[in-house]
Amino acid sequence: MLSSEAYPASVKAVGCLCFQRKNIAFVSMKPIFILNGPNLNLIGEREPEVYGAGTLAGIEEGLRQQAAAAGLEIDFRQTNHEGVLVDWIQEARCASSALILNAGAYTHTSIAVMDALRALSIPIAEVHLSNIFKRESFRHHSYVSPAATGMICGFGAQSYRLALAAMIEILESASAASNRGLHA
Ligand code: CA2
Repeated sequence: MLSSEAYPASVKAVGCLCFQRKNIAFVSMKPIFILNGPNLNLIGEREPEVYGAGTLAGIEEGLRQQAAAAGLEIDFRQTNHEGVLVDWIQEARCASSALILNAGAYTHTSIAVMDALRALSIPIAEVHLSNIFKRESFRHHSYVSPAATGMICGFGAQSYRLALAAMIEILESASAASNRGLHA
């Protein structure tokens, strides 16, 4: 195993270089974290007219298959607790290659979530099932958006799939650029 100083900085940014033999490098990508905030465990049971009929477990399964088709793993979690969400966002700094976040109502209230996000240097996708701009005015402001790479809302479960597609594309481009650097 070579010392990490031997690799371009871009490689360290997208994954960890585990193995290098001659000119062939194997880069193992960290999982994409998909974090969900309060009450998202209730979708599918209540308010289907707002959030759709699908469950969070169903969304997770679809995303796991979508990621696997691209050779990637997801780490999918839900919490009703702000501090836990902050801990997981901090964990994402070292343990993930990208973050997809539906912070639920903390989107509109949590400076702690925003501060945690600002410490990340990985791509961040903010997602919402509903179109928050078509709803009550208190949902129009997001503390997540200023720290996010981009935001997708209003497409129901498809919001997550679109966000994952974007993250996969970003990671594949970064990985291809790193490999070009290694082989140059
Ligand atoms: O549209 C989204 O994805 C939201 O992040 C969902 C949050 C809401 O507070 C945000 O403004 C937009 C709510 C999560 C689900 O809450 C439920 C409450 C009752 C019944 C079912 C779900």
